Amino acid sequence: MNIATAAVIVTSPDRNFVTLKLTTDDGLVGWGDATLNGRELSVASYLTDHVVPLLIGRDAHRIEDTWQFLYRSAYWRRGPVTMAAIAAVDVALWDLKAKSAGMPLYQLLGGASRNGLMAYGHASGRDQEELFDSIRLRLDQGFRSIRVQTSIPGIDAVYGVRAPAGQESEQHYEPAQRIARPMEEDWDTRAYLRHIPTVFEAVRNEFGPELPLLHDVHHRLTPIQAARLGKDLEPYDLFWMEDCTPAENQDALRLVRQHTTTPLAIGEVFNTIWDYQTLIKDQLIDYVRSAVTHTGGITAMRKLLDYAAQYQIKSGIHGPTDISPVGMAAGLHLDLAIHNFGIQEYMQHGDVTNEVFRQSFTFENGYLHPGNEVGLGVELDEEAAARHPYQPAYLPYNRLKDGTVHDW
Ligand code: GCO
Ligand code: MG
Repeated sequence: MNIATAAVIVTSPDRNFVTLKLTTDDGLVGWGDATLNGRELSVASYLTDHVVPLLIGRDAHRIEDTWQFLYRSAYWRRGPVTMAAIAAVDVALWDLKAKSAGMPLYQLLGGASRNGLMAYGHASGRDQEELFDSIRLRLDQGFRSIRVQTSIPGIDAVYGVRAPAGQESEQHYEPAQRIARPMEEDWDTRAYLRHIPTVFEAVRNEFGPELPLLHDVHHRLTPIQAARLGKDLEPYDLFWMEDCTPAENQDALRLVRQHTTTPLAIGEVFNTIWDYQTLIKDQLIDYVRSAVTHTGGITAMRKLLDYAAQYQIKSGIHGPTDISPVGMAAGLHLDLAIHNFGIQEYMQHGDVTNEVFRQSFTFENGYLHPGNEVGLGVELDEEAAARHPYQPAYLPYNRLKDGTVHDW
């Protein structure tokens, strides 16, 4: 089973996606996701210009060897562009191996460790009424765990809050905008720290103690501010507090940890096991937030999650709409197979994306399942993809009141 052709497909149904298509000399097709939100074309170029020529003629069964070859032969290590490109190749090779074995991918990873994958949905609102409606909508859709984000009095635009009715294509929030420059948003840490505990108090009073609630701080706090928020949220029993600091400084989490028992989830912007070395070894987090797409594929994520398992740290694989259905399916197969599954984010793609990517994963009664088709169970419709050419898009960024750029 040698690789005969490799092609990169960039398409923008509801948003931009970068997909790698590998075909083998015996006629199988494997898919990999290489989408890096707001920097899509850099990964497309990395693949087309530097990786595709190296793949032709390689034995598609040699997944570990191909991973090591791409990682080490580049000389320049890690980084989101490199690791997304390697992930796309890795996932496409796993798709091919599973197809050649005639099995769904999770069977090759050891088989199912559970019947379904608890998923959390996104709820948000500009005020309490809108937030409660949004939570009720997710509950009606079957979600049994909910991420809660709200507007903050005194801040104009806040991460994770969907656009006003009429300005949105979905019922959910999509952070990247199809514009030529990043949109500027504002931020005020003191206003945020005052407001968020009152929101969780109101949500607990309305929806009771059982419902697992999550919150994404989106990298905005210093360690001592994060420690305070974790402490203030303890009465509301969060499932996790996510990305409370920009965790490049892994040691910063020690301070947060000393002060709060609110569980911590980190890592959607990380791309290798080394980014987690201190966080995991010193047990500074509870959930690993990496995406298969951004962390070197199934091969690397499996090692990362096995390492985390030694410390009772669980998975919380990143599942926003900027992971394509191919990347989403890869995460679901891994989730089903590993022992230390925690929860899976499920932001739900729009109808146009679902026309381009034919999928077999299911969502029922709050649980996702990757399905039982051979391989990943996702096929890209190239004709449909061609109807949606790339459109430049950027994530927003933040400034404080005095004009200083802040983490977004
Ligand atoms: C999440 C994330 C996303 C990111 C997005 C950036 O928890 O789902 O924070 O919403 O902002 O993936 O590309
Ligand atoms: Mg996040």
